Amino acid sequence: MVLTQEKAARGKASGVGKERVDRVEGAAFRIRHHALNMGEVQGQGYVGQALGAADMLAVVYADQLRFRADDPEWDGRDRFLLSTGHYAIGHYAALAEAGIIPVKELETYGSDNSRLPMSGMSTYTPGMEISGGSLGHGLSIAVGAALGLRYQGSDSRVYNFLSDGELDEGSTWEAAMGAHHHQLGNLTAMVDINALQADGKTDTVLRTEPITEKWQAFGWYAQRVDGNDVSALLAAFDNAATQAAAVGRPSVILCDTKVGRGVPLLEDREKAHFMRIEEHEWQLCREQLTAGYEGKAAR
Ligand SMILES: Cc1ncc(C[n+]2csc(CCOP(=O)(O)OP(=O)(O)O)c2C)c(N)n1
Ligand SMILES: [Mg+2]
Repeated sequence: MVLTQEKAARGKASGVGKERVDRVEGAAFRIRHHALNMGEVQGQGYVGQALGAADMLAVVYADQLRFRADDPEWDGRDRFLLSTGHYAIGHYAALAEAGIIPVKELETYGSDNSRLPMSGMSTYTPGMEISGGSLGHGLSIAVGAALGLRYQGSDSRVYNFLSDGELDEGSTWEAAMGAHHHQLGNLTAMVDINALQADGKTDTVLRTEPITEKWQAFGWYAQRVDGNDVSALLAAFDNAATQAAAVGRPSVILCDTKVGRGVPLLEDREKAHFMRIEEHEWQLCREQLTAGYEGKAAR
């Protein structure tokens, strides 16, 4: 299903019913499928992150975000800022699922003259609000955007997607302080805690725990959830939306995810930050993904 209509309902009070969960899980499945197809074009890439974060992206694009698919720069849109430029493959998949870019265009991922470079760039891609390849800057930009929108009297919200590696960056915490200082109740951050970074496991690179308490100490409304559980994510985003206000506490949703989620072949792969996947493995990945999705749907 391609969502072409304006998504206006945010933070629905309707509860987390089966129909809503099924719809978002369907979107997450297609996002994963798109990401595998794009990865195959290059033979390698940040596929594990896209699979891990697909449920978060599906909740955002299929349920929470207000946008017009045929007018990505519409003034009244919510802003989704991808801090982590290397997650662009997952973001492109979500933009295609949302109808903002054509599914067919995903085949051009990472190729010369493509609008879909391997690292997200705002000047190339509709719906890509910032160029986030230099990590640790997204939240600062989100703070400025949220403040600016409030000054303009806009009711649009700002969502910022960060990775756990970005919690190593001092600038992230400066921005967190700024958001609290300015009482940016129109700002929601989400952190993909996949326990991994370029140099290895997060807890061996730099211990960032206890993460929830840190955000709380910085004045944020913090929730920690299983980031691969769509029901839990929907409930957390609904809670955040209930808190949202022009002036109020910013929200953060801390999402524990698994790299490669949905494709057992990739879930336990070493060197998961930048995966090399052999030519014969791509089809197997798609089959495993489909089997897992259909098996879950049948239960
Ligand atoms: C400011 C900055 N420093 C270093 C890098 C190099 N870099 C690219 S991805 C990455 C890992 C960051 O952690 P995370 O996003 O959690 O990694 P992942 O979960 O994708 O493995 C690093 C250090 C960068 N892009 N920007
Ligand atoms: Mg990580």
